[in-house]
Amino acid sequence: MKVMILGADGYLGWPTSVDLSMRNHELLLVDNYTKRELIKKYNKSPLVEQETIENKINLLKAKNKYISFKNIDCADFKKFSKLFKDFKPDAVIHYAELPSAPYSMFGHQEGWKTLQNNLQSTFNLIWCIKTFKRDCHVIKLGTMGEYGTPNIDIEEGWLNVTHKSRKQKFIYPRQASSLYHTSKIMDTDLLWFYVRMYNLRVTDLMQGPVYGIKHKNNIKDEKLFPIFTYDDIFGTVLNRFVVQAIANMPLTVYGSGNQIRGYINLIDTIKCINIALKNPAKSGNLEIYNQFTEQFSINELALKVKQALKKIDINVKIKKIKNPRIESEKHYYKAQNKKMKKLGLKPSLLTDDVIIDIAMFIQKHKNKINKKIILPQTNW
Ligand code: USQ
Repeated sequence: MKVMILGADGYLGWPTSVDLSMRNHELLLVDNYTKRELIKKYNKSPLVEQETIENKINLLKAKNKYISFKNIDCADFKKFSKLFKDFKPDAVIHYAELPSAPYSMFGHQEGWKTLQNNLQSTFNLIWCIKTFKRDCHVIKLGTMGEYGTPNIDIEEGWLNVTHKSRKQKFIYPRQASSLYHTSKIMDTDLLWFYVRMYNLRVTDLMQGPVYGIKHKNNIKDEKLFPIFTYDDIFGTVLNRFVVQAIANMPLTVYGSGNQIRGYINLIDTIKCINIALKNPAKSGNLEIYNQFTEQFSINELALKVKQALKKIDINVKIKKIKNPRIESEKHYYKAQNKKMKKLGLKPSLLTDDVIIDIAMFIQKHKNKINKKIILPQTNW
């Protein structure tokens, strides 16, 4: 297939590029390094400095010569539309969004940049498909955070409502608790509108927080690993916890720690992308999957890290700190996640070995951990 990967430099974009290049797809990777620039601008840094895609791409080209990279901004319609029109993809995997809740809540500029970048890149993509290649399948990264924490079960994307004895299927209600997550709700609405109006084919992957560094167990070359952040803005909770443990800092449980989320191993994210590619949404359909494999509270997650690392003689401390976010800390949470499994996903669960494996990678780069960028600094 001819596949465009938007946001190919990111935590998910790079492993997706590596994996799909091994499967002999013809790939066009796109990124303008915005996230790297923001990481620098806000005085953060990834655990290991990354080479540019221009430098890493030869590794992939050695096995698959049909792969190229373009450094352009997907929010720039003129440049993006030319690229799309020339390449004519069968599928586009859309990761080209600013992915951070704390960044989006930092201030006016950051909030607007999140809205503007995320909506504009999505809108440009939709417009290109509508204009140049209607049968192109969009795989869009949504987030479980779009649903929030409602007091009823979270279904997979849709809800059947009976009202005054009449029935209608609606998009499941969404109520996020950050502007970033809200920008993803707006994306979904845009996509659903164009699917209804113009019979586009869209798969929306509602993903929970991802953890891990490898997209396959047997990958050893660190150039094939993605950017790994652990700071308060760009790091996600489990990766942060393991870095904190290795740095001999207490794990930062926000508030009561009873917040429950659905988590997924990076290995499974990549499996899900392949499943979505092989099972494209039909024309006029918005196919929605809840992409997580296990639910945990933050307290359970912290305890799992503590118990796993005890096996390699690391004594982990856990500390509850004031929650910098406005989010429900005690809530019902039961989310459905059957669709991916039905299509063949065999989950790689969060075992002690998985946590130890992440810890070993971090341990190797322990001297690069910057303890000053770990504690939360954005409050809302
Ligand atoms: N949390 C802590 N301690 C920390 C960091 C986070 O207790 O040191 C808590 C947060 O309060 C929150 C939960 O862990 O309740 C998850 O936070 P997170 O920073 O790992 O994830 P979040 O901000 O929700 O966003 C991340 C990704 C985002 C993705 C989302 C999936 O950055 O791109 O969309 O996970 S989900 O959370 O399901 O919406």
